[in-house]
Amino acid sequence: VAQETLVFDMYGTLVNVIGIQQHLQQWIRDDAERVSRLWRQKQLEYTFLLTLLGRYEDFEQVTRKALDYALLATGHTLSDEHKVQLMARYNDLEPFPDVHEGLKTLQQKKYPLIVFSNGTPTMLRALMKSAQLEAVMEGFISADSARAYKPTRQVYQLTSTHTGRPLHEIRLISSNPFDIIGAMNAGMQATWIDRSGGIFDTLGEPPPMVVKTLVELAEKL
Ligand code: 2OP
Repeated sequence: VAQETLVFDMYGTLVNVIGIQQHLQQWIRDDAERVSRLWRQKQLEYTFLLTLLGRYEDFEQVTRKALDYALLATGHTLSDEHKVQLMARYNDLEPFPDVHEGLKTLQQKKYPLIVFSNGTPTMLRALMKSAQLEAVMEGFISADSARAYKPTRQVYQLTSTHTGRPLHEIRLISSNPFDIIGAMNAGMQATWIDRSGGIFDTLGEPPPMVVKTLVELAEKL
């Protein structure tokens, strides 16, 4: 059978969100790590809440509202201009050091490679450009098309609609355990990129394939 189609989560999988914390450091020196962790946690929590509520606000709006929360909850204030600058950092996050090498090898092995993310089309276009992913990937699938967020089934269904392939011939590559659980729940293949040496969500079992980098993924596939 032809190679599986590989779809890649973006934030935390292809690009490192640590850049946000580094930018925050210039204004909130000794609390940037706590604020950015709370920001990311709230961003994802709002995506889960909105989908459970049957409401949709795009990932840019959700990310901005999560930032407002993280600052309020930690007693910090930033000017609107600084918040706009911080949000812009989301569009030029650094790819992890293994990403270009791993993707190149997968491309040489004839795997179709597509970004698959909660990010809005505008965010993903900007980020694919700045992270130089355009030449090595065949485009992106944004949850925005479903007006709902991962891990609801209908978002994973987009990968089948977009590629014309059944879900079991598509593999999600993600560092986010909730995303892996969602993909397997929808009937996809899945590989967890364990970038945090951390723990998998105890809500589900880790997938059969766990790797630490995209280079290792390219060897194991
Ligand atoms: C994604 O890119 C939010 O990391 C998650 O879909």
